Amino acid sequence: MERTTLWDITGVDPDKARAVAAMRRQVATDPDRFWLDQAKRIAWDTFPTVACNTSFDGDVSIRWYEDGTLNASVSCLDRHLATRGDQTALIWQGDDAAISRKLTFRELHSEVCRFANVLCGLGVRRGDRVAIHLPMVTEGFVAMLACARIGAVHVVLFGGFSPEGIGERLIDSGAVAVVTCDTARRGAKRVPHKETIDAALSHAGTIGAVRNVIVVRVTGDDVPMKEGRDHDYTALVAQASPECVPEIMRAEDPLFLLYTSGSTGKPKAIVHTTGGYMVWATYTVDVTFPSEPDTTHWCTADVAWITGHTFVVYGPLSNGTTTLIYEGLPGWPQAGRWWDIIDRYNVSSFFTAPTAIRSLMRDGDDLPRRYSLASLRRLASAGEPISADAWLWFYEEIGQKRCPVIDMWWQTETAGPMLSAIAGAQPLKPGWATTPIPGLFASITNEKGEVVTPEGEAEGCLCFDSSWPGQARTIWGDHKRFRETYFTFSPGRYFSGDGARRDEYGNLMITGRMDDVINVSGHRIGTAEIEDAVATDHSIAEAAAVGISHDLKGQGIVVFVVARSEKVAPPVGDLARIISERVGRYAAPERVYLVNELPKTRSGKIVRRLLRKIASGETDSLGDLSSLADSSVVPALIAQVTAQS
Ligand code: 6R9
Repeated sequence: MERTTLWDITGVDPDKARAVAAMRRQVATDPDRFWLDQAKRIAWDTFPTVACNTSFDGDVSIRWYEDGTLNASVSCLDRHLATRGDQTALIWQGDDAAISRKLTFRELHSEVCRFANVLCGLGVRRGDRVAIHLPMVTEGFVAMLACARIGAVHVVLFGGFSPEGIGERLIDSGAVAVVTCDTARRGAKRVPHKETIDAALSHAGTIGAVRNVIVVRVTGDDVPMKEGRDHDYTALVAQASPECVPEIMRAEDPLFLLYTSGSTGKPKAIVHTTGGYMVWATYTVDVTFPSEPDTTHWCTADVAWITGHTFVVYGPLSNGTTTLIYEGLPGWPQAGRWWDIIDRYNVSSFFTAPTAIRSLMRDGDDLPRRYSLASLRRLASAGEPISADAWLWFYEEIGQKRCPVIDMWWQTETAGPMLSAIAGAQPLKPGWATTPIPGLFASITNEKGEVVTPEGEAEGCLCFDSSWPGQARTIWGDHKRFRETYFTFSPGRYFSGDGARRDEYGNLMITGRMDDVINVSGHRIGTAEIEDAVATDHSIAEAAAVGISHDLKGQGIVVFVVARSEKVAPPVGDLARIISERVGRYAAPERVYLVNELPKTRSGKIVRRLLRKIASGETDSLGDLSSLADSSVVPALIAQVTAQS
């Protein structure tokens, strides 16, 4: 407790506090005016006359700026050419410290136009989906903006997905083209991107709608190219014109789909649209993580996550800020690599995830002390709860007690930070995501979705009372699931799926997911995705996956499986492999336990709470077992787990 009383260390500037209070008052009294003012932050072809037209009731319909027209790439590129065309837009640091690349806004504009023309030449049209499956290289960045330029909808796929996972997403999204690479570097290893795409396309039987695969040469490794389908990125781009007239889109035309995990096995593609998303990305980056003209902004998130979309690509570029991407791992080839990059490029805004902070803390305090880190001015963290200890380490050792640490809470569905302190306008509180940003109104409800305590201390489920421009519009092809997942729990509100606590001042702390989603190193994984993967082994009768606390990853996965017959039970190592193969290596479980039976309620529901306790070794606090159909299952389970640990 002693240490957390340091929470107002970074000071509050009364002028800034007053300005933020005025913003909050304006949203409360005239939300349309407030959000139309925010819309002025981006470039429009036709400026909208209406802000929000949304209903969380009935079928749920979310529309923002609907009579506006624009092209997202114009806000990120064209409008900066006159004022900062020669300023660096993108810094790329290769895995090899000696290799890096800088692109000015003008150069990035040309590259984007060239690739946009390539896509057009391959027959990609407005509204078509294009999958992007690349490591952190400039071409991924270019491909996203090139899609936006021609009105195609990008679907960035994480490099760690398995061929099955990719195949499923290619079919679900109906992607017509894939942009991938030969292989990617990951420390001493190579990740076989092209091979994964080939396997995904053959796994899908027919290749769905995919007609073209564009291959970026990242490592130069030899990979098979299929005549007529596969193309070399460099060869195509070399012949393309550096001018491309942007396609003018309606505000509500989709800009991108991004897959995330929910409580059922089927991954869901969250749909974000053009106008609202662009306003939101530009506004949230500026209000939470503002930049001065010389700011170099580095958010370490992979572009395959929402944080990468908003805080690496669209938000910084739209604000005219230099953004940095790094191809490699934080500790490769030696620890301290990140600190070296901060010094080398004078990074001023640095944003990362708690899982990275925890692992960097393990390297010891001496390591960052060998670097200057004097360029840093602000720090941020998102993706998982950050403990007060990790927050303080980040503040003291990296920010050298000079930079505020902003803990931002957000989701793929929210597209940008929803809870975040505004540094300088309010005190920071280690371990707390603090308050909704100006424009938003949060509620804590009970388990039935009712607001019992509108103000003051409370604990329960985190909901939002009104819409925001960057709110997800639907789940691709499944609006019913969208409505049921987010809008039925507390009618008239958006339900986040997270639990939260509120203190007497209105600060919020996230207590974790309330649904069957596990957060491993900031990656959302549905328990059902893991269970479905295990179920493909026919010797398995049933499986239950749970998340347990893990020092480095935040949460780790433990799977309990019941074999159809003892005689044909597969070795547990095989099951771990199946999960890695079918879901992705990031979902590899910590442990797999083969047990005779799972604890169930009388209505047949698996009681995960008990499995979590047993997997964590907390067997002396199992709580009430009276809801179980057969409580004798529990001692048998404990004995089997102990024997296999
Ligand atoms: C941005 C991102 C969303 C889930 C979310 C919550 C967890 C994110 C957090 C946090 C505590 C924070 N989460 N930020 N928990 N404090 N600052 O991570 O999006 O991949 O969709 O995950 O991550 O549980 O519901 P996404």
